[in-house]
Amino acid sequence: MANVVIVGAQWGDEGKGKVVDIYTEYANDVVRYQGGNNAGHTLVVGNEKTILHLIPSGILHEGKRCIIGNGVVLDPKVFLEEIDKLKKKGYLKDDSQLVVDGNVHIIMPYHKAIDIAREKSSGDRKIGTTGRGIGPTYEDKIGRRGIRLSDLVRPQAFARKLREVLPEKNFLLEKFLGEAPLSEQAILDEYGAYALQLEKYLGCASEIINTSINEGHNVLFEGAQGSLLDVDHGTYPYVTSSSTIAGGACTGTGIGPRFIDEVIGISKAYVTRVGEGPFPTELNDEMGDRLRQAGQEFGSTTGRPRRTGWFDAVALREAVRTNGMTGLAITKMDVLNDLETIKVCTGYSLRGELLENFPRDLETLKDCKPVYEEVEGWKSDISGATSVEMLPPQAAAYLKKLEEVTGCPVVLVSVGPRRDQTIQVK
Ligand code: 2SA
Ligand code: GDP
Ligand code: MG
Repeated sequence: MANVVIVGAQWGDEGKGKVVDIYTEYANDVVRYQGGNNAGHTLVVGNEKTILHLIPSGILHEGKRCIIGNGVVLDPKVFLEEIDKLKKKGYLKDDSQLVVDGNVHIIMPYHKAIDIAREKSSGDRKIGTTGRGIGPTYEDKIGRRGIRLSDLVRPQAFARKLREVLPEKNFLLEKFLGEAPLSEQAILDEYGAYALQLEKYLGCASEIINTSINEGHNVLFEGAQGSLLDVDHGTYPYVTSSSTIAGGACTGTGIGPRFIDEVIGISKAYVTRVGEGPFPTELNDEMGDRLRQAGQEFGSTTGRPRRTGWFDAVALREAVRTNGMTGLAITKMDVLNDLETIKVCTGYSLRGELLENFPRDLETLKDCKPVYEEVEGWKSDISGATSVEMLPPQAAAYLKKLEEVTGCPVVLVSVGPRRDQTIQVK
């Protein structure tokens, strides 16, 4: 292994957490580079389930350094609670295992309030956000009004910055969104207390990661959400507010692109999406419910039911290109165990024309109808398979089909949520 970026190849929840946990074995450092606690990354080791929202999914491995890069937005309360939970389970014995870059932007109470209130007032134009304040925090970052961790730990700088931004936020909350204004003193007290606990994790991600790479170490970059939720390359405006694709690993940590050796895209053997927005292969029928139940498709952060549909090679090919993907990990193969036949979308039909590329604008996308190929199911339990040779021929053929229609080699197959339910192809 070298320096590898793990990205979601669909609309999130592909099983990135599980795959990062597995690849951590070969890495020295595991790094989050974008998003915040909108993410929910699930790790199952034996019978123990851990859901991580901010801390990189390498944290269950002792001695592996976990770094939160500058591209992340951090809710201090959630971060500190996550640390607490991990410590109670016996992980994170040494605090130096965890580093947070000083340039991460802090999610403030007004960000959460604005996120929730905007969604509430948007009616059927809502995005279906997680309500964690992610969008408003990135807005302030780009608008140069943000508060960074390096500000938070300096009481005077923090008080000054808060005093500068809060009147505008309260104006927005009260006058436009009909919500109660927030008290400056209450925020200073609450966040001042967090600052004292956060100081010991403060570091420079760029320096640490570049030094590690120069020493010949392997670094694993852990994407959150998915490629089709990328703010530039996703189904805008139904996206999250960060660069979820592999390129985000550079800007979100401060490393040069030449240091990235591999990009592994994670994809389910079918598709899910949570929140609003286009989803050409969505199944609003009994089969959709069946996939949701078999795959336990409910949000790892909010518990919302996820929308489900057939594998979409058109959308996947878009992700292969925008990420420069070198390999594909196919997860949740076991969810298809009972199906007689399985459909794979290989193209879109648009007013009689066959499209092979994912349309870039939503107006076109919403008129696209999936064109399917139907393949035979394996109708047996593959959740105990530990090699490709152990898979029934129909399951092996399904993987071959996915390679063929996406143009990307399959390097890992997941047949159950547990760490040991994994087939490493090469
Ligand atoms: P936000 O909150 O501003 O990032 O929401 C914008 C869109 O991004 C989607 N989004 C996600 N999609 C899939 N999984 C996510 N994480 C959680 C999970 C979701 C949950 O692991 O299950 O628990 O509901 C995630 N985070 C953001 C979101 O649905 C909006 O479409
Ligand atoms: P992430 O956000 O990409 O890390 O994915 P989530 O953790 O939000 O959602 C993936 C869900 O599928 C979690 O509940 C995992 O435990 C589970 N999971 C991962 N891989 C598999 C698999 O191969 N089979 C099954 N049945 N579940 C899996
Ligand atoms: Mg998730």
